[in-house]
Amino acid sequence: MKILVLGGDGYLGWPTALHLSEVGHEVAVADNFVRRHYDNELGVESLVPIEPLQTRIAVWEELTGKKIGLYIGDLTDAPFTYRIIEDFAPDAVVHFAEQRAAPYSMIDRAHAVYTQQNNVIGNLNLLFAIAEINPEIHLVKLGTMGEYGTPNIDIEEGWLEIEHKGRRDRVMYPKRPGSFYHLSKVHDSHNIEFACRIWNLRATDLNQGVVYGQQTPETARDERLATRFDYDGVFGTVLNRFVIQSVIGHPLTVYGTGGQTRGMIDIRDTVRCIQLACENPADRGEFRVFNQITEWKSVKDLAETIKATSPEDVKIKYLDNPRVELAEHYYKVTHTRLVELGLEPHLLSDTLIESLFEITKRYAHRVRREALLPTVNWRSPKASSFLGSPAEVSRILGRVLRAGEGNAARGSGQAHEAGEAARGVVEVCGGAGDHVVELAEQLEADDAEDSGPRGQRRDDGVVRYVRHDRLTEPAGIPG
Ligand code: NAD
Ligand code: USQ
Repeated sequence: MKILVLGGDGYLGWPTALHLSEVGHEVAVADNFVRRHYDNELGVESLVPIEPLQTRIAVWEELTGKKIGLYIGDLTDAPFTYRIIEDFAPDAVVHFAEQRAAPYSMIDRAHAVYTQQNNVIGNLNLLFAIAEINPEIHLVKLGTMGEYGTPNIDIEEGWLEIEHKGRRDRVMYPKRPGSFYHLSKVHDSHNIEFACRIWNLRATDLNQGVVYGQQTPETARDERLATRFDYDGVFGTVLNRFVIQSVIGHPLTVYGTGGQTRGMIDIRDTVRCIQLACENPADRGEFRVFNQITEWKSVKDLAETIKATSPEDVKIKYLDNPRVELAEHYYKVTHTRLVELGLEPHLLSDTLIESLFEITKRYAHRVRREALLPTVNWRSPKASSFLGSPAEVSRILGRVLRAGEGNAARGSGQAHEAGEAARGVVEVCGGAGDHVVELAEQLEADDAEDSGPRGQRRDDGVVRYVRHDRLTEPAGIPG
């Protein structure tokens, strides 16, 4: 089968392309490398170094003799999208190519608009290209469990049978997403369902939970085949972050009470689910939804599991939740359809976590501690645009940490005379000031707690926070 993987340079797209190639499909990937630009914008990097996509493809061919085709371009550029569908003539298109971080979409207006434009327009271009060029093509689209939110009833696989005032119908399951990113996925799902209805397309929407893990059998063959492993407060996902935090001796950052519960899936199951969806296509006109998770866990349970598994003395820190989400709620998900097709789930186990500890230890020297903090605040559209971008906040916190070698950070959030501050002056803008100051203070408190006398010494110096109302313009968003 010919399968085109969109977003093939990403965390999941790359291992999926390798897996599909390994099991005998003819594979091509497309990407505009915007994910690498987000790293530049945020001033962070994948924990595990990743090779350029061209190198990874060449290494795969060197090791296996199998070729993977490459298209470089942007799905929001309609001629590009049409060209790849025409040129590669796939039987199935797997669509991963979207901006996927909820916090990134909540930074400010510009990032919310960018996320929805990138995701919704790219997906629409793809639907039109398939409908015009070859409506037989099966679209396998990555959706997300977060489209449903956390309703007080069981979550079904995309559709709900309802009885209302004595009449029955089958409707799309109600959506209550929790970020502008998750909303973009809801818009995509509606657009795809509509396209299936009017043009008789075939599509599978995979509502995937939070993915964890870094290796698949294919990427593990050679370190040049590694996929990315994000840990920062914007792109890092919860379990991957906790593993990394535990290895470098940073407290696990549980937001709120940790009672929030999410569907989870191992990266090895992600690639297998995609294979199963492609090899068992939807019918013409069918909009099919699978809930792509293998289990669900509360954030607190995840933190406790890491603490129990780690050989280190792991601390858990309950932070004020920077997001707006239910802290305690009902959560029960139907997820049988992929299992019916043959998925044999890998559940979260000590072995998996231990292997993640190993990878993380190898690259622990690359971690920037300040990048671990959550710098995006859901509550105010402006407060989340501290100084223009989370990179600025990271830089500030980096300076606080460095200055902390000889100083104490005493941020009151009130204006200080800039001239008074000798060294380690940090400028914090507008309403964002208090949040940044709180984070810095939490950091200081953690460090003082961890290092005892070192914390005392810091009391000799001062880092001042100068608040003012000027917000710098957001850094340019790539793409
Ligand atoms: P990722 O950011 O690592 O990969 C996405 C890739 O798509 C990147 O390489 C990026 O450069 C590319 N891309 C983005 N916009 C593009 C455009 N307009 N044109 C061409 N290429 C573009 O993300 P990921 O973690 O691999 O996630 C892949 C998909 O799976 C996303 O759609 C995401 O919403 C979904 N998903 C991810 C998770 C998770 O935990 N990582 C969970 C559920 C669903
Ligand atoms: N969380 C913490 N501490 C952290 C990081 C996260 O408590 O340090 C909490 C969050 O508040 C949230 C939960 O963990 O309640 C999950 O957060 P996350 O950042 O791991 O995942 P999320 O933002 O939901 O997004 C990720 C992927 C996204 C995908 C989604 C699947 O980035 O692409 O769509 O998982 S789902 O959550 O099912 O919608």
